[in-house]
Amino acid sequence: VELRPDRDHPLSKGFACPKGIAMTEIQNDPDRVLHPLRRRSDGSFEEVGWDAALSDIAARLTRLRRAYGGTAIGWYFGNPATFSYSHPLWLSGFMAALRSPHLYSAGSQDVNNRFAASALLYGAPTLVPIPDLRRTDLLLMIGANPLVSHGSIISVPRIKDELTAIVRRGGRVIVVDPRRSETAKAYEHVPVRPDGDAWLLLSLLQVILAEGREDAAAYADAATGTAKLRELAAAFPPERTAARTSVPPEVVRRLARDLAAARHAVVYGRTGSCLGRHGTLVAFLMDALTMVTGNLDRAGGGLFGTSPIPVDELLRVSGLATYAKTRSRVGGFPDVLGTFPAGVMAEEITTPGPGRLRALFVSAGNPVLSVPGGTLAAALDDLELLVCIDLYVTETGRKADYILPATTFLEREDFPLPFLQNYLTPYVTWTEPVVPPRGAARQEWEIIDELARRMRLGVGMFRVQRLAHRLGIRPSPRRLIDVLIRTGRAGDRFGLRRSGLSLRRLRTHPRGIVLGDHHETGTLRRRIVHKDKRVHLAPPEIVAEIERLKAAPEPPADFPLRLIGLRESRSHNSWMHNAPALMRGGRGHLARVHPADAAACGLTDGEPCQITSAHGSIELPVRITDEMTPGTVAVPHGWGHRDGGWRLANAAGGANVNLLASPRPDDLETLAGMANLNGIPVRIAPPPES
Ligand SMILES: Nc1nc2c(c(=O)[nH]1)N[C@H]1C(S)=C(S)[C@@H](COP(=O)(O)OP(=O)(O)OC[C@H]3O[C@@H](n4cnc5c(=O)[nH]c(N)nc54)[C@H](O)[C@@H]3O)O[C@H]1N2
Ligand SMILES: Nc1nc2c(c(=O)[nH]1)N[C@H]1C(S)=C(S)[C@@H](COP(=O)(O)OP(=O)(O)OC[C@H]3O[C@@H](n4cnc5c(=O)[nH]c(N)nc54)[C@H](O)[C@@H]3O)O[C@H]1N2
Ligand SMILES: [Mo]
Repeated sequence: VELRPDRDHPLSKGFACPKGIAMTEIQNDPDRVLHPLRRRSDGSFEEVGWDAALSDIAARLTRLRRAYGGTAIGWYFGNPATFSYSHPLWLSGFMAALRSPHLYSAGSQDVNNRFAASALLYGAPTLVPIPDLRRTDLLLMIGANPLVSHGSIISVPRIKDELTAIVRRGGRVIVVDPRRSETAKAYEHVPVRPDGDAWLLLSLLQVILAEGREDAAAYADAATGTAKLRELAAAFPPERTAARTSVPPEVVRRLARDLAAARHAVVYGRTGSCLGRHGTLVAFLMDALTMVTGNLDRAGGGLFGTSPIPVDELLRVSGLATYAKTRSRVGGFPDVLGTFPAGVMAEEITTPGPGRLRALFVSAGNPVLSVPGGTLAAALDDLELLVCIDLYVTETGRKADYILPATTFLEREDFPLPFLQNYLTPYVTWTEPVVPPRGAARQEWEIIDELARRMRLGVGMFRVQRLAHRLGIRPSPRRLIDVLIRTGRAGDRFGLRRSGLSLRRLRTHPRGIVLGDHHETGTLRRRIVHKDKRVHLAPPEIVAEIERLKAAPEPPADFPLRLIGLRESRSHNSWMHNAPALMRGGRGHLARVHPADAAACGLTDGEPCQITSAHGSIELPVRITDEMTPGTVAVPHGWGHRDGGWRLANAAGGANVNLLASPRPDDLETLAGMANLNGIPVRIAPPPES
């Protein structure tokens, strides 16, 4: 009926974002898929029962498996999957049981570079520092806009208050961004050229190291490769990188000195730092800078959060925390946490030979709109079977043989499993469903479990779980979490520690439990997985990447502008454009252009323009605004709905901005297969017909 913020919640204290409040409209949306849908030969869908749908899917998968092996079956999981505890556990178990390498996710369009950098630095891809906002004096933010996004890879419900508090206590928040974003407006802004961050960070290191401003004691025993890093950075004095960054050398020098002098400082970056051509290097350099200034694993710096359940051990035992353990068939990309870049999916489907991808599940994702390039939509038609698990018929679902209705997060129990280490305030919570599932909607794990049973597969990433399945025992995710909580650091050890946690105890705290004021510091050495227990500051992959950076070509002259992304507070990637509350006021899809560029290109505010890259062309209205830096155009992703089942979204117009990105595997970032979605060379003009 209604969702309201909770004033008594220990972390949000009454804050809720507009999308959260609008969730009732998604929950009750008349366009939601509520029963399994099967494609008819004319391309339309008919409702079928679960039994018919799952039996047919299982039979078809079993046939494929017999003919080609489990490696013919793939899975792409989208962003909301990661926000459910059970969905990723069960789908990775399913894929492990099939022994298929074809696992893809939104991560290669988001954050896999961050995991790859951590694998290189610490030997552990999931060891990702969070900025200790509450105790820092200087936060250097590279390509993040938390006033709109509400923070990512860090869970802080009142993030704006935390940032403002830094300034109130005399500290600084410095935002490096090609656009004067909402966050840049609220604090200090350093405009940067799109994709200039690697050069900027190397210059900051150069100044600090050349001027002897590093905290050498802080990393004397803690790191290897420091001399090599110094040598690498020496080639990047600010004067030499200014053309790549457009940041004046004196600004870089001052920033480097301030960073080194601050009592507590930390460098934090998000998607703006991830989706250029050198994302892994950028993420790596951010931690290197935090470390060289003596702020890694220190109060007010970059913290390695701990979890009340044994996440590190779990990842180790399950063999899931991998980087570059295997390589993709197309492109030879390293896996990141067992996934390959979604940017190779289209070619994995269309390239003949052993290991060809022939059947695909897409759960909680809309890759037709979210991955780079425009080739995936056509490639999906080549599949022998496409099954989507979603709330809607999306642009991806339109291509499916089956669409299976999922529950919303309000219709399932949940536990923030992958985020426990990311809470600024250590915290744990468990939520029960608020409402029963609508229609025939089911949780993803239930769907997967049922399919696996029909295919006679043992689902599970834990060996014991697979064994249990073979014996006919199928532990629920709820049961699994209870075991993990009880054996974890705060657990009741099944009664041995009477005040400890169990799921039952957690459920008596509907607002969750705050576990402390801050995460511990000084835990890094213990948690590093590299055998020498040191941070590696100059691994060969990074040395090679810096060489590649030196040779990076300038963008072609016929595409003089650079395209970047933009998140809006009333959009959520591609799936909230059907909520009336979020679409009020005639919202539409706009390209933001600086007045000087608009004048040079002959554009009029509010009129359509045509944006063209080497890979495609789209049309949408222009907003002329000096919040852009000259030479940079910003367009939000996730628009361009045409033929999904979401009627309001279809009517909203707009274009799929990712048609401008390269669909070629060769153009993916080398170390993590990251999509290049920021800094795309484009030109812009009035549309041909006008
Ligand atoms: N150009 C450009 N492209 C980008 C980005 C960018 O910044 N610029 N950002 C990238 C990023 S960071 C991300 S995360 C990706 C997102 O990429 P995707 O995850 O592929 O796309 P979403 O739009 O998030 O689609 C989520 C889908 O999940 C469905 N859904 C919602 N809740 C549930 C649920 O509980 N269960 C199930 N089964 N389905 C559910 C929704 O209806 C929707 O169809 O986009 C990436 N693409
Ligand atoms: N309202 C809303 N909130 C969201 C989402 C949403 O779609 N809507 N999506 C969620 C998801 S999936 C994610 S991953 C997070 C992302 O969280 P954030 O990364 O904090 O969100 P963005 O708004 O994408 O911020 C990226 C910033 O990087 C800048 N940028 C672009 N290119 C460059 C560059 O080359 N260098 C630098 N330094 N900056 C650059 C952009 O101008 C932008 O301001 O947000 C989450 N929160
Ligand atoms: Mo994301």
